[in-house]
Amino acid sequence: MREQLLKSFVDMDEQEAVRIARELVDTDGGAVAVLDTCKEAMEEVGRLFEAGEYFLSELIAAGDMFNQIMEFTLPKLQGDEVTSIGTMVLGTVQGDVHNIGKDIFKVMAEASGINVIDIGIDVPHEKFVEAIKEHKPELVGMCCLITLGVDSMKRTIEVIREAGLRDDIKIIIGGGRVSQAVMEHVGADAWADDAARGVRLSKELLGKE
Ligand code: B12
Repeated sequence: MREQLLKSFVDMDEQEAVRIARELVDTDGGAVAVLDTCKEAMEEVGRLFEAGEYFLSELIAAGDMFNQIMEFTLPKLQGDEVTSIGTMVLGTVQGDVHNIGKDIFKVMAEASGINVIDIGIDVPHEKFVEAIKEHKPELVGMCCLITLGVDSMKRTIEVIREAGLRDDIKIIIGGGRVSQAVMEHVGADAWADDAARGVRLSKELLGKE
């Protein structure tokens, strides 16, 4: 069934992809399997876009399809009320409008007890500073999927430092454009290109793992 979901998603057969995802989500471990398969499909859509076989319209359609599937999949990951182990301010950095990975990470982080304050996408540097002052989180999560977003993350961290807040928080970066080298370049504390690793590292940064 995963193969069929992957194929219909990449082929842009929205009706079929949503139908299979609905069926799969109710099986054991189904929600995680659906999200993993859709992520894999998104990577293929990205490759086809890069190769000039797909265009912006397909990227938009793929984003809509994933958002639709997340509507009934993410609630399955939300567990019962868990005791809070810390707070994170989370946003996609200025210049970047990708939301899907951030939203998945958010739900998984919340399910593990992290209280997530989601400040959205294309977030101006100063808005991170304001949110840190207001919510006093232990952690800040930044999401970035485009190359331009790397400089944006670097600048956001500089602005946080200039505001005298850098030593009060740990910063974890995530999304398709992050790596150890990017983490060092922007001055973050951890990086993750998948949500499960992101949650594990966030807990480590909170001293809870
Ligand atoms: C869908 C999509 C879009 C949609 C987004 C819809 C939406 N609502 O989000 C739309 C159409 C809007 C879009 C626009 C653009 N896109 Co686009 N897009 C994609 C695509 C196909 C999928 C992204 C996605 O959702 N992946 C699935 C999620 C689940 O994966 P993920 O984000 O990596 O998230 C996981 C982890 O990274 C982690 N995670 C995510 N966030 C965080 C945060 C933290 C703190 C942590 C710890 C972990 C974590 O958890 C998630 C689950 O495991 C990618 C291809 C790709 N390979 O990524 C291109 C891609 C990112 N886009 C690309 C481009 C070029 C663009 C545009 C510039 C196109 C254009 N010409 O306009 C614009 C940029 C707009 C902007 N200013 O941001 C390029 C970027 C290349 C680059 N190096 O810069 C890519 C890589 C495609 C490609 N191969 O060329 N895009």
